[in-house]
Amino acid sequence: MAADKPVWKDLEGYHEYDAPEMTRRSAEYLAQMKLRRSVREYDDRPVPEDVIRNCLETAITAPSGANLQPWHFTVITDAAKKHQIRTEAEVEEREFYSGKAPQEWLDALSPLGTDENKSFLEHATLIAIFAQRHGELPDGRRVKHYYVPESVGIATGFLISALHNVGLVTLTHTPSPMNFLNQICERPDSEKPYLLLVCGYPAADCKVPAFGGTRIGLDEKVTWIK
Ligand code: IYR
Repeated sequence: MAADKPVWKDLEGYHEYDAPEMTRRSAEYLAQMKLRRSVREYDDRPVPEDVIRNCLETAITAPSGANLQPWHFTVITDAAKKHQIRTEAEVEEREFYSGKAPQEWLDALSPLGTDENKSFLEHATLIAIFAQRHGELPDGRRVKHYYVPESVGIATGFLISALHNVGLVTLTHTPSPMNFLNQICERPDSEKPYLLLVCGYPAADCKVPAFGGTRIGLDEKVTWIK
């Protein structure tokens, strides 16, 4: 038998559920996640900071290329900064909706009824998520990162799920380009803005696009090879 791998340790905290319990838990999680919607109407109530912290702690448990954790999160609650982000985002969006986006893209978006008005950016908590192309050792040397978009995407998914779990709503927002986030959040050029995650409480009379809640069935999206 091969010797123990010297840098490996026991798997801690693992719990196996019996099949009925697995079914129950999977159905419960499914029912919860089916209620997740992308929300564009927020009220101004601040979200408890410890909740955001816990959700971010959840996000950073995500697997990443060589466990190099190539992400950075900037949480923005400051009104002036949010105003600045809205202003910059709306500049990009105005261009997008008035000529930059091909008609096919605009047609795909039309059931969502989105436009260049991004007022939600001033009424929610904003989490700017950056992808780090490389890391830096204490002595300044560069460390190459691997599978960066994949890793940051998985962490973002964990974050969205964690926020939903506590009854907060979110929107993945991607004005393009969004390099203005580097300057506003004071992040280095080596970090690429990945996504602006909008989160908070839904406005009292919050509406969501009906189309957004429709899901293409599993039979069309899954193949089983048995
Ligand atoms: N960034 C624009 C356009 C947009 C693009 C996609 I793809 C969406 O799923 C939704 C919107 C906007 O936020 O309006």
